Amino acid sequence: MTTRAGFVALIGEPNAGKSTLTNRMVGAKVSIVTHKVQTTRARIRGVAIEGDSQIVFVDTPGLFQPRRRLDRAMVAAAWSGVADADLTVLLVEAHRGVTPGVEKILETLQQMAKGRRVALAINKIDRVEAKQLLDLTERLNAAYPFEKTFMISAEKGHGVQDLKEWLAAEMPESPWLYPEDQIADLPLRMIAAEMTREKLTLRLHQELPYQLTVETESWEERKDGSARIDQLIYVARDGHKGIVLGNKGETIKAVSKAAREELEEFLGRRVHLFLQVKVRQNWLDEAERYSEMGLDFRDGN
Ligand SMILES: Nc1nc2c(ncn2[C@@H]2O[C@H](COP(=O)(O)OP(=O)(O)OP(=O)(O)O)[C@@H](O)[C@H]2O)c(=O)[nH]1
Ligand SMILES: [Mg+2]
Repeated sequence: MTTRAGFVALIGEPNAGKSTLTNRMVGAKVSIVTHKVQTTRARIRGVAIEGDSQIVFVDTPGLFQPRRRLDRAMVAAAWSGVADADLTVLLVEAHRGVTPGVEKILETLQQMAKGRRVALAINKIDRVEAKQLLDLTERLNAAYPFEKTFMISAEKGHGVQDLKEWLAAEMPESPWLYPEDQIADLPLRMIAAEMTREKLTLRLHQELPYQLTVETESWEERKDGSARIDQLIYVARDGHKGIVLGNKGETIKAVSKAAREELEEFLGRRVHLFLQVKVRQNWLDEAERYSEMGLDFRDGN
C-alpha cells in the first residue's frame, strides 16, 4: 500500500476561519476559535487522515500589518508555516472579498511563493449569494495563479470534504508522520493554556485579550485519575488585573469553569483548574513568554 503524508499551511487574514477549518478537518477542537481577530498566535498542527493520506494541517496566525513585537512574531510564524509546507491554502472570506489585507497577502505570495503550491479556499460561502462567489473567484484567480479554487464553509462543512480529498491526493508519497491516533502536535500544557485564553478572549473586551497571555505553570497527575492544572494569566497593567478577576471574582470564575469543562471533555477525565492573575508590565518583551507561546522571540525584534 502506498501511503502519503505532508504539511498543509492554512493562511489568511485574521478571522478568515483557519482554525475553524483545522478543527473540522481534524474532527476535534485542537485550535481555539473566537469571533475576534488575532485569536491564534502560533502555528498549531492538527493531524487529519483521509484514505491512505495523513494531512498535517498547520493553522497559522492571521496575516495583518504588525505593530507590536508580538504581532511581528505572529506574522513571521505564519509565513514560516508556508515556507515549511508541501501545499498552502489561502482562505479568503466570501463576504469581505478582496480587502487591502488580502491584496497585501497576494503581493507577498508573489514574492515569496515562487514555485510553491498554493490553492484558494473561499470561506464562509454560507454568508453570500452564488453570483458573488463567481465574481470573487475570477478576481482572485486573475490576481494570483492558484492551482485550484474551493468554495467552502468551514463552519457548516460545505465543500470541506472535496478540499480534503484533493489535498489527500496531492500529498507526497511518504510514511505517515504521526501515529494513527494522534490529532495534534502541541504539548498538552499549551492546549490547556489556549483553552483558557479562548474563554478570556470571549469574555473580555477591546484591547484586553491582546494584552494578556496564559501559561500552564504545573500539571499534576492525581491518584484518583484527575489532573490538577495551575495556570498563570499575565496582564500588562494593574488595572487589567481587576477586570480579569471581575466583580467579586465572577469573571475569572466563569472563565475557569468554562475552560475546565472543555479540558475535561478533551482529556476525558476530571480536572482541577487553578487560575492566577499576575501583573507583568513587560511580558510582551520577554523572551520566555514567546517560547511558552511557541513563537520565536527574535522574529518579533
Ligand atoms: N458564517 C461563517 N462563519 C465562519 C465560518 N468559518 C469560520 N467562521 C467564524 O469566523 C470566526 C473566526 O474563525 P476562526 O477560525 O477563529 O478564524 P481564524 O482565521 O483562525 O482567525 P485568527 O486566529 O484570528 O487569525 C469565528 O466566529 C467562526 O465561527 C464559515 O464558514 N461561515
Ligand atoms: Mg485562528
